[in-house]
Amino acid sequence: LNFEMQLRGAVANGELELFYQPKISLDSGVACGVEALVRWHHPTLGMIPPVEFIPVAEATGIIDALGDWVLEEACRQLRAWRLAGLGTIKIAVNVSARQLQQSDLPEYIASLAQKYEISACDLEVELTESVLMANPEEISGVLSRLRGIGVLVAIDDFGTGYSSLAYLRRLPIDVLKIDRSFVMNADRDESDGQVVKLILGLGSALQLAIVAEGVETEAQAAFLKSCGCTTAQGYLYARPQPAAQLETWLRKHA
Ligand code: G
Ligand code: G
Ligand code: MN
Ligand code: NA
Repeated sequence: LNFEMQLRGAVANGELELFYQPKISLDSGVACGVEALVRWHHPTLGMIPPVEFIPVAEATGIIDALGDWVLEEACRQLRAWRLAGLGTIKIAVNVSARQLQQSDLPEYIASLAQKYEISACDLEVELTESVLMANPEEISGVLSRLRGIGVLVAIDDFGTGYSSLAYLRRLPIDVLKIDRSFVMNADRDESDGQVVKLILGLGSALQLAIVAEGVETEAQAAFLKSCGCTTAQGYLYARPQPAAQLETWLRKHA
């Protein structure tokens, strides 16, 4: 069986799992949300990271079924965490270009929110800067409709693509996630630090929330705080982990 056929089966056979990584409010140290990151438990190869199968899923169209599964699983988990008393946590889900080009994405999410009795306001979608800028006019329409039902929109890996400032100002966006390549050396490298400050400035100018990705050290966190960054995500706080483990983590860090 080739990789593609196995991946197609993985969605149907329950071999996928969502891991979750918290986003931390730098002021309080409390988690304000989590990012869902898909994993594939391959029956013989073990756990396969998304960088190895998401591109295949995108190229083959498997991403349609996989993306639907990810969104449904995130909604189911949101409901489960509600019932478990973790009332205010939000979940961010990564979406591919193809999912955004499916014109019924907002309706699909609205139907999931209804099915799991959650609010779409507790969901966020993350799309990369390159996906957005490749087709800003078309994607802008979908993003407006997503926001219309309350879903937040975040731009992932910000700073690595080619964003047009004219579009950034006009597009329906709520959050910029500073790519971890800038965060990594921000506290030690003058120009990386300046890029981080520039993105924070852009955030205040355009009224966008800023999340720093890939925070691994206290020095990076201190630098970000000193620049007025409010939210961070990275191994310093927690690695992406299974839902049950994350639930334990959340209870300790509430
Ligand atoms: O989880 P990891 O730490 O290895 O993530 C690697 C990459 O895979 C990230 O760029 C992330 O955006 C992408 N990714 C993880 N989960 C999903 C998903 O559910 N859908 C899509 N489209 N991409 C994902
Ligand atoms: O969607 P996105 O491309 O932002 O996916 C986030 C990726 O970054 C995932 O692969 C996740 O496991 C990884 N990641 C999260 N925190 C850290 C970190 O602190 N350091 C590094 N090197 N990777 C991280
Ligand atoms: Mn992401
Ligand atoms: Na990213």
